[in-house]
Amino acid sequence: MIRYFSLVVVCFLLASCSARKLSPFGATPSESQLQWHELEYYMFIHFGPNTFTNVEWGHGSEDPKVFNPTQLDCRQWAATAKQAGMKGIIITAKHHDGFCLWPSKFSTHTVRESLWKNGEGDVLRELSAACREYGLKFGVYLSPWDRNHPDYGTPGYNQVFVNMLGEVLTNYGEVFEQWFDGANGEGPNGKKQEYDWPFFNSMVYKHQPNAIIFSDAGPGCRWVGNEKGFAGLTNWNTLNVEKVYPGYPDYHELTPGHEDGTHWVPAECDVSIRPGWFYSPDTDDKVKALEELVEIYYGSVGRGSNLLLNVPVDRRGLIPYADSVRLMELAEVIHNSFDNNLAELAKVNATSTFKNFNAEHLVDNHSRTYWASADSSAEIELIFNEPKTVNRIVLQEGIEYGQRVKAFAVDVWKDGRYEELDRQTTIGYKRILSFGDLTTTKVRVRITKAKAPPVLDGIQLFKVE
Ligand code: FUL
Repeated sequence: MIRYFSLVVVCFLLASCSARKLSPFGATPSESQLQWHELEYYMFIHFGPNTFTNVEWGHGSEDPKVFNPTQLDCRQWAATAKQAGMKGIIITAKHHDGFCLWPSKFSTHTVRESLWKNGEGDVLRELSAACREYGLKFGVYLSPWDRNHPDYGTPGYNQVFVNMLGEVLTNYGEVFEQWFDGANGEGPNGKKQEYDWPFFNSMVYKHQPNAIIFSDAGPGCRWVGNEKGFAGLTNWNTLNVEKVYPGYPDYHELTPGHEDGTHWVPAECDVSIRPGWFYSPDTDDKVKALEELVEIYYGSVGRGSNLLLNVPVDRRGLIPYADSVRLMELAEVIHNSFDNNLAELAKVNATSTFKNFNAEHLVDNHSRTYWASADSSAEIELIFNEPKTVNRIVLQEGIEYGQRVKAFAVDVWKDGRYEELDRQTTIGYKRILSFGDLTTTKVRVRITKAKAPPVLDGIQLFKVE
């Protein structure tokens, strides 16, 4: 009897599990990529001899003694990033000049040869510890292009680079993102290098299996195709990785991505808060205006991409005051704008629902709880008891099931009928649409075209002052 009863229970559980099953469509993100999307915004830091010599691309022949910050404090960098609402820091451990911010055994052009801390310092050690202290992710930029290393331009250099990678990936704890610069120029002997990308990538995964590898072609995430901080209005997270490679000449394709791409390789927007990547006293009065940064935020995070905002550390080894003030202003705007989700007050209806993936999940303020449609097109209505004034809508797809939406529209209820407010293409991880103040009792989202029945994670409405 007990056995029969257990069998019935098992059958019931199996049946209810399969009833809930929602199948992924096309390329999907790995769990590490899903977590990467959720970071949204983090800091880039360009720092090295260029900080002291006022150039963007050092020649590699600079005297390492020029690197001598007087008050270097990685805790100040981390505290600033944390207060700015950023989730991590990626540091230029080695830029094109070959100078290593850690005492690499495989180079003679490092912090060890500098005057800083009498050659006893290690920026990666200090920064990784500060990131841990402030609960930030730690990431590493390494340029394969090396204008200093004598082996550059010979087959032996790829092994040197992998050895360096091994050092940065094993000595400083978890690395969330490995940033590979695709620039490939000439080394000290006038030769270019043929990079062994599969070898480099395998080294990263060997030591940091969860790291996201950035390059023009991923495999973890891709360059967005510009250095202005803007993702495409149409932004597919997928890419045909057989076609694209680091240094890919048709890099404009990287902005929209490939609609039917074989792999999940989302875009990351890298941009500097100043005109250059490295600190220069000439740019002290050229820190981007708040309005510009807000626009960048909407153009990157608001289009389903991550924002990697560069904040150059100065010759003291500190984030300059003007830059940090601007970061705090931006943090305040973001916080105030997206603090009070009015959609939570709405009743939600959908014209189509798959199994128990019901529309309430859209406004439950939980990520990774989904509404799914049973049909390729569907409409969702948010209905308020009393009129609400709104000017932003935030949509999120359930990307763990793949990116599906090709086109959607947003309508508002006005004078007894719906009026179309906006019409766009992709949603992806996140899409933020801005419009003028609208006072209404109903907002409708129409998914007009999708590759497969849409799956959404959330719809939020805000009133930004
Ligand atoms: C480029 C480099 O050449 C720039 O100096 C900077 O590091 C930027 C983020 O990537 O390829």
